[in-house]
Amino acid sequence: MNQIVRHFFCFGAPIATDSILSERIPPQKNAFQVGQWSQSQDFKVLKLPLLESDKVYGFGQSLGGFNKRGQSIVSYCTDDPVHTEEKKSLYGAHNFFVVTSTECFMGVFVDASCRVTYDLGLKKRNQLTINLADPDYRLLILEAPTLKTLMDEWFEWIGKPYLPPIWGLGYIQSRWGYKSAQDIRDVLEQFEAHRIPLDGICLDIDYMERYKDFTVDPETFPDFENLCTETREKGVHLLPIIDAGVKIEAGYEVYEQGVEKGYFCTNAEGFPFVGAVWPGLVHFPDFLNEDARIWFGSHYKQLMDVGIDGFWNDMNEPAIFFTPERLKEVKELFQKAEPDALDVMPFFELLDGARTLINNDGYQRDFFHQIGGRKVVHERVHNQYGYRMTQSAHGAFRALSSERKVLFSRASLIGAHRHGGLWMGDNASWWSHLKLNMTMLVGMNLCGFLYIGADTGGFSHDVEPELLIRWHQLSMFTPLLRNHSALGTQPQEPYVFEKWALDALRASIQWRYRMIFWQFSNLLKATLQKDLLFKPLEWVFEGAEPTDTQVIYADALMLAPVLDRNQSSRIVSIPEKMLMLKLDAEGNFEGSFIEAGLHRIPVALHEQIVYLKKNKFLVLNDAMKHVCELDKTHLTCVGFVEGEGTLDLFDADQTYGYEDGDFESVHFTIKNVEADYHITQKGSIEDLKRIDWVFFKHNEITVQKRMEVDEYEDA
Ligand code: MIG
Repeated sequence: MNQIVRHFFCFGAPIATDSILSERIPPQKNAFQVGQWSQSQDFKVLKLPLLESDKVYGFGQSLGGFNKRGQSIVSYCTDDPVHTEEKKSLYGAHNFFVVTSTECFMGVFVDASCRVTYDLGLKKRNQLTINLADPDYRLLILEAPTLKTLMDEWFEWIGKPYLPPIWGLGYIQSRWGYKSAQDIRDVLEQFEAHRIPLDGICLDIDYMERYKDFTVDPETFPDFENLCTETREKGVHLLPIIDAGVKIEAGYEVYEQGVEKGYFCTNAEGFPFVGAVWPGLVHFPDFLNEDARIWFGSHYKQLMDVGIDGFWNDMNEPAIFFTPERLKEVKELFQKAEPDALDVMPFFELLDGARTLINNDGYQRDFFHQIGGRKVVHERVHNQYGYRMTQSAHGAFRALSSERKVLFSRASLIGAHRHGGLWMGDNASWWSHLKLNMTMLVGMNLCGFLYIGADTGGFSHDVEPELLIRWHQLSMFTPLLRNHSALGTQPQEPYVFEKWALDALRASIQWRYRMIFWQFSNLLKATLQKDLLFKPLEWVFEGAEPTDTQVIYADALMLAPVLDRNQSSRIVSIPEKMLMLKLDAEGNFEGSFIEAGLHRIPVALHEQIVYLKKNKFLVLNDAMKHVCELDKTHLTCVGFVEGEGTLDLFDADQTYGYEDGDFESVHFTIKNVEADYHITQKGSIEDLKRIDWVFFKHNEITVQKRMEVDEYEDA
């Protein structure tokens, strides 16, 4: 097979998701026939026999390793903060997966926003089953000879991922519990005092006046505009949170407008639906209604007007703590209970009643959307809600400003990848969640999400410094690098720890900043060239043994951080000869060659160890404290060349111009000719004037070559 084969189907009358941006072929209506696939008569169940050797990747934000075979996954945006192994749904609904077999790569996209259940060989080892709650949906099946051709085709359908401005790759400090402007100033001061690079501070729900979206508490944040200016002058951006629910309160503009214009979701009787979240009783903006979406988005302007250029959107599954109706039912249950003679079963009913107040599945049938003049029950389109909120914000950003904003969200569906990034939700300060962070990267990339990262250090529970340090050693490569923790947990900012830990954390963060030009370049390149940033080993090194504890970044670096407590070394599987780079706390690096095989590698807490692929480069810029100080005039490129190496660098400003080709790129070809290197260049980046090449050769001898960029021969 050496060509793309496309199959596109439409069953029933689906409600548009806009997940697919361009239909490359028209869908076949109410018919389905592809290879070994079979289906139930109503198309709600699809089956694919798996070969023993097939692997199944994808499903975005989901549990498990890279290969999901053997698992069951339920695609249904869920606010469940306890990500234990048995869970089937997290915040995102990412219905794309890739089956790799010996013959081809098969990409499958279930274009639906209802609940979809996947059995990936759990019940029967060699059978994949898809089960949809709603028979109206579309289905795309792509077959391709290579992963790259599959990605090329897949991204043509769904469109390019969102790209943040480069400062979005800087370090972002966050915590649920910063209660006042003074708290924010303290964080700023501490970062300065401890010389830790910083680009953003998140404002969690406490900055709002009683949790009302687009308000700022006048008592705790009295001089908000000054705070923003002051922070920005120091090179740091504030990122306020915006929640989905809008507080019901007379006189509150957003609430009053929403009611007046009919922009909230309604109940069966046609009145605005009422649920409770942080603000107390709220209405939910009908993000599926385009007018409502634009209206809600326009409110971001209030914060943008005082200089805010980054946001995070939360609670948009949507999370619902309770509804007054359900609370009434549960209250009656309790009232009826006889404390002196309560039987066991009624007791458990009570318990379940209370437990199922929060995020009760039944709520999804209690409210409705207006979609193109049609009333649609939420359950059918549940997975679109968070995505459409992200779209609402992004739409406003584009309408209001020519510069890109930082945006990351919690709930999502494929399609949201064009509008914002994602964080991985409420993880815990567990070693298992550091591992999960690594494996989720690939699945999420496959589903289009590139600007992603977990709550580094873990959200719930107290973090141990060692876990936080090891976590940074992974997160220093994720485009979104945010340290976030929950109210009530031990503080988790780098500076609260003892010196040994602080030094190690600072070292990781500084290395991130030394790589920031390259990391942004890699992100931009992946966006433009329809590629993933993170891949499992076996996709980059043919024949490599799969492992869930190592991952490839940008086709160049293998990341293998320590993932367990009390370890000063770890086993690393080296797929072919690589250059092991040791990045120390002083900013120096050392390299040594390492041959294919299993190796036990010492990894001290304060060192970053990464493994570079042959003929690829790690690119460094000078250290700095904030991305705005980035000096692009000279870079250091580190690598080893046997035969011919290549390096692509990309750059773009903060505008949306890159979408129309307004970006710069340079492609270097590096040939090793005897003791020397012959470098040619195609294209250029205006700011980039000089490159120091550091080539490692056998016996660890390095060859240094300093070149003004205009000395290169044109390729
Ligand atoms: O119900 O705003 O995932 O990052 O700190 C919890 C408070 C609400 C959940 C988010 C988390 C955030 C928290 N939010």
